[in-house]
Amino acid sequence: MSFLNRLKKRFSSNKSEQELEKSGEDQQEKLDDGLLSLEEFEEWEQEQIGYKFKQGLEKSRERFQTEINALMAQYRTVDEDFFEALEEILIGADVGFNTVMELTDELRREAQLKNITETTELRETIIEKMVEIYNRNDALDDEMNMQDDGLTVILVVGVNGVGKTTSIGKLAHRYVSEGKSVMLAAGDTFRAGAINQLQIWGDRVGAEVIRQGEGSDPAAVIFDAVNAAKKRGVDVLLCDTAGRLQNKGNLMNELSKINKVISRVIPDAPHETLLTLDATTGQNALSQAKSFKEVTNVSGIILSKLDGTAKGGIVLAIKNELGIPVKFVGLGEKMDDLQEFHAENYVYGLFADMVDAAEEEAETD
Ligand SMILES: Nc1nc2c(ncn2[C@@H]2O[C@H](COP(=O)(O)OP(=O)(O)O)[C@@H](O)[C@H]2O)c(=O)[nH]1
Ligand SMILES: [Mg+2]
Repeated sequence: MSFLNRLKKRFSSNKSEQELEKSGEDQQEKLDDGLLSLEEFEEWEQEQIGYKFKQGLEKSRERFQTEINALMAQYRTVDEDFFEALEEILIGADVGFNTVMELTDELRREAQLKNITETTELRETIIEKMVEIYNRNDALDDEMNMQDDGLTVILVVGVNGVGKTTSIGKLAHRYVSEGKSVMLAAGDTFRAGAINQLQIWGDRVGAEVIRQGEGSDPAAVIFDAVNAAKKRGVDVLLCDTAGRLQNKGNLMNELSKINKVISRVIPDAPHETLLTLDATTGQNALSQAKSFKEVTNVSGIILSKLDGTAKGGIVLAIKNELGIPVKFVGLGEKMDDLQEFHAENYVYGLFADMVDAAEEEAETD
């Protein structure tokens, strides 16, 4: 089966939007009531994920497809001009210089090896290579390090406005839906608004919020929270922070103090330190990541607001140029718009129209 057909089989759907917009809990209930078989439930789940990525990446997909179509129309035969124009498109989509070079070098080789002369024949290979490059050097730590037994502490860092608090709310919702007990720590004590915002999320998803007043010591709040979570047998503690990058020395001290107090209660915690980056800020997000890497251990990225950019290629740049896996992507403002990141879901979202059309071709011939 071709690569596109495999994606199609997994993610494309004949279900209505209404059906795919149903919440996981509704479907879970149907499953529990025997109105849905496990197979049907899993199929719905996969297709819903595809739908979410398709919706979330609409802007990027439109831009990318328009440009790739124009490219193929302009350059019909595979030559150096074609590759250079392709490189320009990819760089324009924030894929990142080194990643683009790696990608196009491999395409050049592939074209030579397989004697591909028509540019349209390379279309599918471009997509396939994107997945391949993303998944290369894939360490096991793409998965969240969740403890099966006992408390998992997740620290969320990043500069102001990138989407930390919102992502924490969405993550809390995800874990609560999985049947876990969740607690939130209001470690962004810089502004009163930040504490209240987290409280609103806590109330919405049914998670207790450990908080102190504005201006209190974030490490003290988080220390209280880890103790409370441990005492109450909570499964997941999500810690909000204020990531003021203006003064790297201060930030480093603040984060190392937070790490210290957490590990005083649970020696191998935090189990995850997730850096939140705003996809709409492009190369700026990359430089933030570099700065944070210098001040603390980052185990994964939450890439928020992917729905707000037409330059969705930033995902590839982050993984390839920083060597940090993207663990979640924000695809919208709704509670279940934070999705686990996998390269296949992503390229489906980026090329959904092409993928959806692929099987039709296969069926008709
Ligand atoms: N469209 C969209 N907006 C988002 C996403 N994540 C966060 N936001 C918005 O970004 C803004 C800042 O988010 P917030 O969580 O307060 O950022 P923080 O300062 O890092 O805690 C809010 O208006 C959020 O609704 C996302 O994935 N998609
Ligand atoms: Mg916040």
